Amino acid sequence: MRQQNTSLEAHGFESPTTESSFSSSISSSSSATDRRLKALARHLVDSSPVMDSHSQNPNDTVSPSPTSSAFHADSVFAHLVRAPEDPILGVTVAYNKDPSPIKLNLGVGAYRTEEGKPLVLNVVRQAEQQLVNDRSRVKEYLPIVGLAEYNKLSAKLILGADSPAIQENRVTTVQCLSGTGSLRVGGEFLARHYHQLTIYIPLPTWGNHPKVFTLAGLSVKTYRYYDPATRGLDFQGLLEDLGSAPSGAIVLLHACAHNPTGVDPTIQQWEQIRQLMRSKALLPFFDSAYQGFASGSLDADAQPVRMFVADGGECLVAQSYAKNMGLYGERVGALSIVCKSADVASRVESQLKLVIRPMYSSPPIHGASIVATILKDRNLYTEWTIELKAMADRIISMRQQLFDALRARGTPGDWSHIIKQIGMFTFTGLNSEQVAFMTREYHIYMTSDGRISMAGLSSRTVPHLADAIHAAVTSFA
Ligand code: KET
Repeated sequence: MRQQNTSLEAHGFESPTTESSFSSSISSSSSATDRRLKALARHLVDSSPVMDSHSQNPNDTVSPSPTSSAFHADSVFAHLVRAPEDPILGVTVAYNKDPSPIKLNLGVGAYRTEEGKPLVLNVVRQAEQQLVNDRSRVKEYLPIVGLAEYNKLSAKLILGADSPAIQENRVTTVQCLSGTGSLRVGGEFLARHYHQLTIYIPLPTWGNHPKVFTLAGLSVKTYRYYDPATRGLDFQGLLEDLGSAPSGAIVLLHACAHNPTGVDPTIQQWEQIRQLMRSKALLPFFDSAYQGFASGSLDADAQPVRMFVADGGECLVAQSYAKNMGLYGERVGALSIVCKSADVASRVESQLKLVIRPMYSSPPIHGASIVATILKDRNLYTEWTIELKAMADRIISMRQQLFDALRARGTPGDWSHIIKQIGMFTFTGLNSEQVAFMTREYHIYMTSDGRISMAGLSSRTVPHLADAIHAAVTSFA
């Protein structure tokens, strides 16, 4: 029934019904009641049948003629094959379907409390309360580039409050749809305006990277990053591969807490990477999805990005507040492009607007307002850093507990990488057969590459996971 109205309403016509007479009969009541009744009247009107030109009886429903050939033909989408679930988000889909009371989701990188519950940070609650209380706030469209104050504060957070690049107005920042949207806008911008269309991503990397950049119009290649033998960085391989990349190529770098490996270069290694990249004019594109989650310190985790900005060169940075402020579903992120001059930065921004406008026009207001409220208030900011540190510390303590539990069981193998790796994930080294076994027999859900989200673990569930790993390792060597 509702459908019958939509074509009229879509063209700006009021439904030809009795609203005016209904409204007039209640016009003498108080204004609040009046408003409620009017709203009610509108709802009633919306759901009432509408006469169309072919039918004089309002009870007639309009349906496709059963004799029309289109009615009997297959769907125009009948040829579609079912697409597989996403390798990461699909883990949650499978987990949700499992009725087992002992099931455990270590797939998606989302923080959970010791009780296994999602966490809304206290500072986020406070900021939201402030926003609700402020009656001057409206729901107007944001500009194409998002909330100006939020953009400034985001650039400061990643580049440092005293960053010369910011002071010299060489940075343009646009609010985007979380980390993913920031990467996508950056990718689209580069595909349109940068002379080198090849982007090098680490092997392995977050599973969405190749898809985002390919769809943006870039050609994706990999550089060696992780050495399964040492479960550490393949630094030699990394230097060789970036050394042989064509001049000007784009290089995707995880700013900290590399996903999925939990292996980051040391500061000395970052310096070598920087020198190599600058000597070959490789363009750095940082993905900063975990600032504060690696070390617990926002500044320490931003160090690699700041090294590349301090040399005066150009780079792109995609930021996400999904993890470090727990704003996953608010989709709040930012893309900053650091340029050589203020003039170039402002022209870059003008072109970013042309990328964004036809994609989603402008970003949502709520999440960015929360972040801006927290970042600009000294007390809220300090409280945030404390809450963030507590999340990082809980993850670190989970690493130790899992390591100890495997040791206690005498599980074959060297598990020290669990405590050496950093960030949300442990790249266990378990193979896909072992992962499938753990899901089947222990109802533990994780990505098939053996990555587990340490943030999904608690003291209560560590023994269960350790039992499962022990059984998987001893059953499938
Ligand atoms: N970069 C990296 C490295 C990353 O791990 C994620 C999310 C994102 C960007 C995008 O996050 P956003 O929510 O768009 O701000 N990673 C986790 C969630 C996901 O796959 O979407 C994950 O790896 O579990």
